[in-house]
This record gives sequence, C-alpha cells and structure tokens, in this order.
Amino acid sequence: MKFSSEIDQNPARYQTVLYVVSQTRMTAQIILLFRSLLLLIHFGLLCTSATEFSIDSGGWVSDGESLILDAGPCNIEVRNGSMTQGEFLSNYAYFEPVVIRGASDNSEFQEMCRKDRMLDKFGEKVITLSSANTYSYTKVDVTLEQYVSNYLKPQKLDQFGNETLYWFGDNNYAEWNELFRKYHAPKYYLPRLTAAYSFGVAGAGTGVPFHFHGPGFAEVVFGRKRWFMYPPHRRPRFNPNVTTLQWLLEDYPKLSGPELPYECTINPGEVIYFPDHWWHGTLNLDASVFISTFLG
Ligand SMILES: O=C(O)CCC(=O)C(=O)O
Repeated sequence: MKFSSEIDQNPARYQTVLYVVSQTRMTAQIILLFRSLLLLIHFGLLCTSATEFSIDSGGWVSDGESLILDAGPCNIEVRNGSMTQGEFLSNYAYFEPVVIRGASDNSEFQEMCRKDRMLDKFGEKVITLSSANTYSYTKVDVTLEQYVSNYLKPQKLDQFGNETLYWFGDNNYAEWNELFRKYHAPKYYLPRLTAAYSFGVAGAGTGVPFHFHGPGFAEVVFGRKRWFMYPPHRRPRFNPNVTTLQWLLEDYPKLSGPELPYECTINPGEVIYFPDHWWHGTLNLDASVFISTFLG
C-alpha cells in the first residue's frame, strides 16, 4: 500500500502525523467537553433567570383576573444605580425623565407589601380612595379590607376615570410609619427639596390620566406600570375623565411623529423619575403595589 510504503520510507513523518492526529483528537475532546460545560452553565443560568424573572405578584393577582396588556416600547433613557448624583443633576433632574434600575434594595419593603401580610397587619386601617381622573376630586374612606374585597378589580372598559376609585396617596404618615420606614427611596435628590411618599395598590388596567405637578420618583413594588409623559410645553390631548386605558385604546393609536409620548413600563426594582411639570399618565398592566416619592 502506498500509505504503508510511505511510512516505511519516512517513519519520522508518520510519528508527526500520529502526534498531530492524537493532538487533534484531544483538542476535539476538550472542545466537546468545554461545549458540554458551557451548555450546562447556560442551562443552569437559564433556570436561575427563569426563577429570578418568574413574576411574583405578591398575591395581588387573583386567578382569572389578569388583563393582557402590552408593555409597549420604552423611549426613555434607562440607567442603573451606579449613576452618580452629579450625572442625575446634569442630565435629568431639570431636563428629562429617566428610568433607574436597581436604584435601591427594597426587598424587605416588598415582603411587607404582600397581600396576606398587608391584610393581616393593616386590614382594618382606614384608607382614602380618590377618583382615578385627572383632578382626583372625589374622596372616599374605606378600610383596606373593604378596598380589597369591593374595589380592587381590573378596570372595566366602559367605566370612566371619575367613576373608578383608586388607592394612591393621602397616607397618614404616623399610621403607616411601620411600612414606610422600611422603604429606601432613590438616593438621588434635588437641592432644597424634601421628599414625601404616596403609597397605593390598584387593579390591572387602572391608572391615572394625564396630569402634572412637581418632580418625583415612582416605583412599583409588585406588578408593572406603563408611564406616558410629555414635556411641560407639549400638552397632550386627553379628556380628564377618560381612563388611561380608554385613552390607550382609542387615542394613542392615532398618534404619530411628534405627537407620540415619552413612555416606558417599569417593573419591580425600577424607578421612574418625572421632572417638574411634566405631564404624566399611568396604566397598571397588572394588579400593582406602588409608591411615589414627591419632591417639594
Ligand atoms: O402610580 C400611579 O398610578 C400614579 C402616580 C402618579 O401619577 C404620580 O406619582 O404623580
């Protein structure tokens, strides 16, 4: 055979060929091993992230109650908690909204906001509900237990904002101190302004139509909240008694180009900053627990 005669004639070359073949085999085996290892790590990570990102509603979503609402696009800058106070002041504080991921660790606060814990601890406390229209002029006092059993429902499509009662704000600090002292507000601040909290819980599809006030931060503890914003000089077209959900379904699809809002959906662990006098409207994509830090 040609091959064996070549071996006979050139044993050193044969040794080299054998060496190269065995090296190649070893390399292939190492690559295979490495790929299996990568697959295992990847699979492991996927499992971890699936666990990490599985949605924890805190018990606020009951079976069959979820509305399927779209998170929509996000055209607001997203930063993480490593952003410095200097960067916050020079880029956003007086200029534009920003979403901050991992601004503070509120896991303990989140635990206290689970539905069973809240009902257990605060079920008998009286809370003030506001109508979910732009001016929130109707106020109704009920206990938290009554709110959860009788009002906390997904938004009905044919129900207007002035007919919807929403729990957000009007919190008596002394009564809610046990909860509020566990909350770590975002570390960013505006010079000379102090912070005040507004806390709430609301059903899927509810929200507050466009309005404006001073600057602040808002965070969701459970659920997701879609935010729509316009700068002070661009007043959006809206009816103050029409819910954000009705506006989203009826009016939003007709917007184009410069009429489109700034918008983003925030998840637990994320905070959105709204500058002074920026118009904003909110939509809870799920039953949500949330807290705003108003700067004034
Ligand atoms: O969280 C909400 O639904 C309302 C928040 C809001 O409008 C605000 O913080 O000013």
